[in-house]
Amino acid sequence: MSQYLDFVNFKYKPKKNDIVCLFRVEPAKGISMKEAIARVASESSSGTWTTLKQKPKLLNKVKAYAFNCDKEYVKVAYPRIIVEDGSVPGLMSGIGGNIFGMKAVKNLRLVDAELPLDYIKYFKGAVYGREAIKKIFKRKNGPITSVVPKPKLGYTAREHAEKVAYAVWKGGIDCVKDDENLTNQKFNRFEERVKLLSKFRDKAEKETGNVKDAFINVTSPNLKELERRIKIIHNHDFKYFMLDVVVSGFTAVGTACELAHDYKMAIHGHRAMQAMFTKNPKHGMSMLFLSKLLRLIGVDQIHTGTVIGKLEGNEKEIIAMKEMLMKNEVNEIENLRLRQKWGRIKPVLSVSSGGLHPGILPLVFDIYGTTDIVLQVGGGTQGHPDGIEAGARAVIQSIEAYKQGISLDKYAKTHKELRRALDKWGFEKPI
Ligand code: CAP
Ligand code: MG
Repeated sequence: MSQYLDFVNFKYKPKKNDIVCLFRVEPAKGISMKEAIARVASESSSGTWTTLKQKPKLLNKVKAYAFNCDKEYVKVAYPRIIVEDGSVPGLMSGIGGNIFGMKAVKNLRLVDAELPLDYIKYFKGAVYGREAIKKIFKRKNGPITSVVPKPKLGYTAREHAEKVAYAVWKGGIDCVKDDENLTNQKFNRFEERVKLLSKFRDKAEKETGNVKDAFINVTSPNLKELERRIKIIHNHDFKYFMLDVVVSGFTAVGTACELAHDYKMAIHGHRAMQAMFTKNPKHGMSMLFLSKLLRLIGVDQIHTGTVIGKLEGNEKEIIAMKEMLMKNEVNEIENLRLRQKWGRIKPVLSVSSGGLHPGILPLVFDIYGTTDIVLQVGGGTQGHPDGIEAGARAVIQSIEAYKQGISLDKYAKTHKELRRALDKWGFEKPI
């Protein structure tokens, strides 16, 4: 036991290049808080369960110290030397590894980590980030709008491109997004979908005079195939691709970001599977910290929730997360976010999606604003009583009403697509 307590030092002052983690720790029955935090610091750095005869010369240089404990919230400082330069997997296999399975803790949550510039400097960050609005869509302000074909599976590649995507683009939406579980199924082959989407994108651009793009899902069985799919999208002149970042893993995200830099492309990061470990407030890892890692590696826009839509998301955390993704420096928010300096890593966009429709978009804009976000409205576009193009127009009208400070009901008096959307959904918040 005593060997664990060597990893607790309430007098320790973190060094400039230390990685400082904020954990929420709930000891198991019969384990004191001090013993629990000692095991967290030990097992996530260089400790083990037994004393050792043989010890390395560097032993004291590779130890983490739990240095601050305020009720169930604990800060642990990790020496920079124990994390491989430029590697998020290398970081997470320590601070996100074995400690979550230790019997000594009943619950454990990694709330945030302050990453030193000495670690950040090895990452490229996003190619565009928030500049995508100007550089890709040639507009001063957002939101960037997107629609997912619904139902999420079942369309053939031709139906996807001709019946849905073309109507969405004609209705004024910027991007058509693949759903998280659409990849390369027999009924909608990836290459055919890319080819047909590019054909109808060109048609829609010509007819609308506006830039159109797509978030096509490159989530793949392996890295070789991932690279091949990104190349295919690039060869069809799309600026974006989409990756399911959690199911793909940090190495795939890193590979995708290298390729995005090679091809000057933007990455739409879908976070499917994140709720498996972010939803329980007592255990797992915060979405805020996951989104920090994605900004660091180089994802241009990251799903961060809606607060009011069908999927979980707490408003305080979402606002803290959006700020951390958009600013070059943020302060600590007690037990929610640590301070963070970003150096030259670009600010990136939050994506608000999930159960949204024209009647409740103003509630999203009250939280996110309208300039620096990506808005995704799937069912809330295609469920429109007058079809997909009308649904797209209703979404655009809802955005315009908000920007002009006009109530939806008033704006709907002169905009029939919005009227019809409000007739169907009103202002209900789906769950
Ligand atoms: C939304 C969505 C997105 C979720 C992801 C879906 O569709 O396509 O995947 O928004 O959740 O499959 O539910 P709707 P989050 O617009 O029809 O709801 O953004 O929280 O990661
Ligand atoms: Mg989806």
